[in-house]
Amino acid sequence: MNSVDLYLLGLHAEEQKDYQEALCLYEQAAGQDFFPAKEKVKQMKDLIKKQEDVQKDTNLDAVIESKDNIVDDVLERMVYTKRELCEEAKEILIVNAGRMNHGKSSLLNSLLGNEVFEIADVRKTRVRQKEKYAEDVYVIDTPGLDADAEDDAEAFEVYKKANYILFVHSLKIGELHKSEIDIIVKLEKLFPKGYFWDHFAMVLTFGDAVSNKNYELIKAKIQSDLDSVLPDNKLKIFFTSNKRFEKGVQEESQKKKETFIKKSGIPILKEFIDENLSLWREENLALQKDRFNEAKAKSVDRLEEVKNLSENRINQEKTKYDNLLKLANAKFSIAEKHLEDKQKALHDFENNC
Ligand SMILES: Nc1nc2c(ncn2[C@@H]2O[C@H](COP(=O)(O)OP(=O)(O)OP(=O)(O)O)[C@@H](O)[C@H]2O)c(=O)[nH]1
Ligand SMILES: [Mg+2]
Repeated sequence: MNSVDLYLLGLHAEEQKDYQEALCLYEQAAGQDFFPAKEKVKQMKDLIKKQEDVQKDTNLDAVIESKDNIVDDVLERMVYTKRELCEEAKEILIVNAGRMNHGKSSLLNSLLGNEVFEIADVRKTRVRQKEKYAEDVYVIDTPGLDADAEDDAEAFEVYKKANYILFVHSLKIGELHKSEIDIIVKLEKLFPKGYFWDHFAMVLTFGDAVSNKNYELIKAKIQSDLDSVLPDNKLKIFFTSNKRFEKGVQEESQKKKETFIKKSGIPILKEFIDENLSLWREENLALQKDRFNEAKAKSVDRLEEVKNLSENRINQEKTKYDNLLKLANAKFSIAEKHLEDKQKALHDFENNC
């Protein structure tokens, strides 16, 4: 094939926007010393390089890849949540909550009738601990709130999974601290609607440290403080004394033992828990389903958000790409016009000679 034919084929390939093919044909024509083809080779190389730059710049692959990663991540988390909730549906979790040193660990020990959890006058419980209460029922001891943000976050993760929360407050302190009210407001929001008040009780410890009269006053104040922020609450309040319970356990005289234990308030709380266990078991599967649906709704929102974000990003990239391509085409047209003028000049020169 002669150089002119190759050149013409190159022009055709270029018209079809097959720039690689055009370059190849122009190179062959230029190899036969056909002058216009040499210029075309240069143009094609520039154009191909520009296209590659455009491709690099638009970075669409990265946008798509990051979207894929987020989607995979959200889906993976959903599978994990489902597995976790299925496991939790098999167990009843009773969790204590409250500020430090209010007798949270002591209360669980009293309920278990055994000193399982460590107690002390200084901040003691730092990580949550789980202990068996009955066949499929566990009590979980959590660190005191308000001392360490990390501990608080961990405690809240446990509350989210609880079937029942025992909010422990010491009568020795008197009325509720502002932060305790804030915590209860936060807790109420943590649970599916209509669930919270049947699964939350306030347990007042240090019953041995106050008179009956003061107990009644503190109890009324707690109720009214809570009514002012959560008017529709159905707060249950239990009176306890871990000290009396402990004394009762250690007491040798059967009569005194019974009196101390009865006056500790622990049997009433224990009776309440035991009576409700079958109900909590029954509703547990439905509760975990509710929790899963809530998690699912959040994931769907997240996926929608990711979809919108990446669509915007892709549109932005597309506009950028279109503009660059327009620019490259415009430059190329100018170069082509320039070449045509040169070809015409060459033709005129040959004809005039
Ligand atoms: N007099 C009296 N003392 C109690 C009672 N309950 C707990 N205590 C004492 O209060 C102190 C703190 O008790 P813990 O059970 O460790 O309190 P906690 O809330 O678990 O503390 P942290 O885990 O550090 O947040 C200990 O010295 C207990 O013996 C009670 O009902 N009456
Ligand atoms: Mg403790």
